[in-house]
Amino acid sequence: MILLASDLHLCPARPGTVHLFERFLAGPARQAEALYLLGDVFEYWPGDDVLGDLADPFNARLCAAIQKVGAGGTAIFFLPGNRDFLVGADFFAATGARLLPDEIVVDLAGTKTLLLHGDTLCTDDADYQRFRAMVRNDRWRREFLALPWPERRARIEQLRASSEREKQGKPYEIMDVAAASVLAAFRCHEVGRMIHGHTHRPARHAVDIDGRPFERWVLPEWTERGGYLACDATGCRMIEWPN
Ligand SMILES: [Mn+2]
Repeated sequence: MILLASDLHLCPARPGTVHLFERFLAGPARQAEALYLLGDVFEYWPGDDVLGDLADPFNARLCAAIQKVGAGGTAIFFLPGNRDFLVGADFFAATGARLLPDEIVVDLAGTKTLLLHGDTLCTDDADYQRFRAMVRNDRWRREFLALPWPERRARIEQLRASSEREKQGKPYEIMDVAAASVLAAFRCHEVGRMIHGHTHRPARHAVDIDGRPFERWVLPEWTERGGYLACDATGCRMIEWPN
């Protein structure tokens, strides 16, 4: 079985969700052939030095828990989201996870499947796409990571606060994926299935495009409960966690 999850938004302030994830790692994830984490696993990741002395043991503990699952034989893949895209070499060394690019087509138990976080499909949200282009730039990344830790933390807090403010004034539809972008992605990658998170609107959308059937799975956000997708040769199923 191949498992996929995203949008856990783990942080020390959400011990319940952290506990759910740890139970998931110790349970279903260990039985799986592969685990795909499709972004926003962490609420924020201001640089890999959160694994070092600057951090509380929170991040290191979670990375060790992920590493243990990989050491047990489950292949772990990590596709960064808009909250945790600053994961770097130390993170991958600590977890043993393999970095995936923003968009990747994989053979998921026999079906060509496009995996992505989902934010790149939200193209009606021009403000967000401008912001994304800014922070996903190599120079921005280098300069940001060179800042002292407290300043990085403060900037992330500012960015989160302004994004929360902006979201409140935005219509619900604008923050969802744009139909035209979904269509373009299906056509461009010539896949029958797409899996993403980000919007926190879990669903299976079945659509016909150019007379052919397609399915798009949206992964749930984890709060007091979680959920993941389990796929094998017979297809995918959404599973609530704990189940
Ligand atoms: Mn996201």
